[in-house]
Formats: sequence, structure tokens, C-alpha cells
Amino acid sequence: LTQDELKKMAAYKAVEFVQSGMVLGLGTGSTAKHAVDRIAELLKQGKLKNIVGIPTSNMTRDQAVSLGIPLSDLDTHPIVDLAIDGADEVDPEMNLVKGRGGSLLREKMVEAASKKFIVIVDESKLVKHIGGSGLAMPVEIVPFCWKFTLKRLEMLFMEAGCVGKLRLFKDSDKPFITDNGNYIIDLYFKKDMGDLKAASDAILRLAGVVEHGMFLDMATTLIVAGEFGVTLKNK
Ligand code: DER
Repeated sequence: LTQDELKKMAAYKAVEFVQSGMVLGLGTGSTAKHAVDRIAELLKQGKLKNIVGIPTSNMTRDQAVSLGIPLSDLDTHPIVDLAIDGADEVDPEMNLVKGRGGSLLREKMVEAASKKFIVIVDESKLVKHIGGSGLAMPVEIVPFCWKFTLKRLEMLFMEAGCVGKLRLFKDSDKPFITDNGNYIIDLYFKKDMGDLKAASDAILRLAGVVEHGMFLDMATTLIVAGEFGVTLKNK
């Protein structure tokens, strides 16, 4: 099975929990894309009715529009019944790293407003503890004096050997711009960042920081697709 087939399996399993009449948080990324496709398919087949989607990015909004999924937003639906989204890393407590696709702010707003949040991953996303993989920990910041903010973020995690990099558009030297007009600093840790809640609070205290990619204590269900099939775990 290819990684994409595993992602599709996890996504389809999650959509089994969608009921007619729900307000759905529609995630972003290559795994969530399959869930959005599947929801549209069931709507077309009449197996699902009266669904309203709250997209977590302009990319997902465009996909949902092209598939005919009715859309709304958090202003109209401040409470979301179920959100389905992927993740870059998942630890045993279901803490997540998200945002390597750049949509972390709207994802976190939608998923924090959701009564249930199903995370769908292939097994490659499972880690012992988040931020330890040496891969990017995204932080959305305002563009104003971004070098200053980058330095402040690195100093926060000096002991963990943290290095920050301004995210650029693919094959470009232009800074990546999020759906919200902000920049992203990707933090890379050489050592464990320690207590996640403390790290989260410290990052958010920095003026100039908008949001970060640690989703702590937010997921309610984890669906993992691996070579031995699909497993589901509730928080
Ligand atoms: O950027 C994001 O938050 C995405 O949801 C990411 O975490 C998962 O993307 P993937 O399903 O393409 O790996």
C-alpha cells in the first residue's frame, strides 16, 4: 500500500463518523483532502444530507467549492460538530504538530471550536514526543520585524538548541505568506523542548507571534492507517 492509499484509508474511516445535518470542520493537507473528497461523494450519492463545511484554508475552501460542498464560517457557526484533519506528528497523548502546510491558524481556530476532532494519519506520523523529530515546528508571526521575532523564539529554546528559519515559497526566495497575510518561522530543535504546555505558553507570550503548530489536548480521536490496517483510538 502506498502512503497515499494509507492516508485515503484513514480519511474514509473518519468520514464514517459524519452524520447528516452536521457542521463539519474540513481539514487541510494531502490526508484531509481525501476526507473532503469522500464527504462530497456521499453528498452526491444522497447518503449524506444538510452538511455545512467550515474550511481550514483557502485551499480546502477551493476544493470544497469545486466539489459542491455547502460552506460557511465560524462567524455563522461558532460551534462545529466534527472536525477531520491530518497532522505532521502525533505523540502517544494525541498531542499534535500541525502547520507544515501553512494552515495552522485557521485549523486551530476551527478545531478548537469543534465538539469532536478526529485526526487522520498514516503510521509515519507517529512519534514518541512531538518536536523531537528534528522536523519543522511551525510558528505563525506578523511580518513586522520578523528577524526580531525569530531571534526571540530561538532564545526561548536556547537549551534545546533551537534554530529558526523563515519559511519561503517553494523554489522561491520570497517569504511564504499564510491565508491570513502572515509569515511562518519554522523552528528546529536539536533536543527535546521539555514541557509542551510551558513551551506553548512561552511562545504565545511573545508579542508578534500569532499562533504555533502544537495542538495540545485538542484531538478527541486518532485514526491511524498502517500496513496492518486501520486503528482507531479515542482520547
Ligand atoms: O499543515 C497542516 O496542518 C496539515 O494538516 C498537515 O499537518 C498534514 O498534512 P498531510 O496530511 O499532507 O501530511
